[in-house]
Amino acid sequence: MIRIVYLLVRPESMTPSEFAEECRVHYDMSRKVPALYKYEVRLVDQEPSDTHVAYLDIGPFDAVAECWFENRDKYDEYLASDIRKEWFEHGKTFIGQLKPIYTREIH
Ligand code: 3ML
Repeated sequence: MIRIVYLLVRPESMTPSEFAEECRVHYDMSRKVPALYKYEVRLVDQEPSDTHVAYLDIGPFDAVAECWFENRDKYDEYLASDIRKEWFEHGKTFIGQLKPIYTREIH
């Protein structure tokens, strides 16, 4: 499984509630994107700094998302799709900054 995590920052011009609404629209749109096995987007709720190890101070960011793909062929199919392109156009309207993180299994 290919899994890509994203940190999302809302544009300065957008309120948190407007951003939350666009995240919901973006999630609904994701269900029609071909070859996207799963998409999740979650709003940042709390960022406690009282961690049991040294605190990593990054951000600020407003949401965390993740895209799942079954394999490289599916990922390529997703990249080529017009519906995916429309989805990214919507992304441009409410994602001010995006940090993609390609993750891999531990084994
Ligand atoms: C890539 C993505 C990360 C995310 O949250 O949504 C998708 C598509 C987009 O950036 O518009």
